[in-house]
Amino acid sequence: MGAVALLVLAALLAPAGCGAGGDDPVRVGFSQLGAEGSWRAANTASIRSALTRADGFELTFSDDQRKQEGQVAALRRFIAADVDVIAFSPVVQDGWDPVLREARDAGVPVVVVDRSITSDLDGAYATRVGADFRAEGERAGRWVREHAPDARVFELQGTLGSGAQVGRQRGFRAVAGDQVVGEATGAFTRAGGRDVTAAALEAWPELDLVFAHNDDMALGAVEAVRAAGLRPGADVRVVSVDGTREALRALADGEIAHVVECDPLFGEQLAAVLRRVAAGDPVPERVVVPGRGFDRSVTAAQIEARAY
Ligand code: GYE
Repeated sequence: MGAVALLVLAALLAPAGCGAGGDDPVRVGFSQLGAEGSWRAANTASIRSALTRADGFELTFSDDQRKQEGQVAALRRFIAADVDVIAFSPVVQDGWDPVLREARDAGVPVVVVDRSITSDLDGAYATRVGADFRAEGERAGRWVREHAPDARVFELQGTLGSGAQVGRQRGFRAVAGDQVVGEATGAFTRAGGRDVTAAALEAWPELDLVFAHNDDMALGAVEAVRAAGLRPGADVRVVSVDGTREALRALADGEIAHVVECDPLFGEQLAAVLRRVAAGDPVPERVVVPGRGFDRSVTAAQIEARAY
């Protein structure tokens, strides 16, 4: 992360006027896209623990079951309740403008959380707090270019049309696109990763590397490789994104070759942004949650210290 971004983060994290013990809590409506796996569970826990009463928030949390219609309905409920600020983690990136226009017309500010959206609406949302998915895909692509330049790659995509899928794919393809022999979505779940990889090993028997858009799918891919009588890490390598403890264990064991970190634990940063937005204070138009890469040099202490 650049120095400027660090300064911005430091400013955001500085104690804000309202908060602990304040009389008027900031009323937040948060639509979480669902509970598809371990990254999301950690993200939900981090956000919930940063938006408590003691922190000066009154949180209405909606788990919208990976359905855009459910998220739109939740946002409409939040607008009707006239919350101070809406936050939502969009399951897919397109199609939000009608409800965002309703929020804007009602004067309810919106903060996009985690996944990105596309929008043609002026002032559709105040900011987005989340990772740079394209950079994550590029990082994975650079690893493949450097360590497996001849590998034939199967791309195990996340939920199609989600900001995380689109960005990771774009970044990866920009760097290592010519190595990709096949693609299919495993919807970011472990079972999806397993089943889709099993089918891919039949459809593209020549493949020798799986780029999984998240760790849950990567762990499913490892299972499928083994079930096909192949050795994960030797016959088929797996590169992944997230950095869950379980994936880093598999990395240390040689079953996964490289993991790009995507940090879900940004509840405190989000809380700072929401306070400012609710107070009408300016915020940067983008708050990037930083990440790093992990390879086999990952230590046992680092693995056990993972909070997700
Ligand atoms: O990588 C994946 C989850 O949107 C960044 O969603 C998030 C992604 C994360 O399903 O594990």
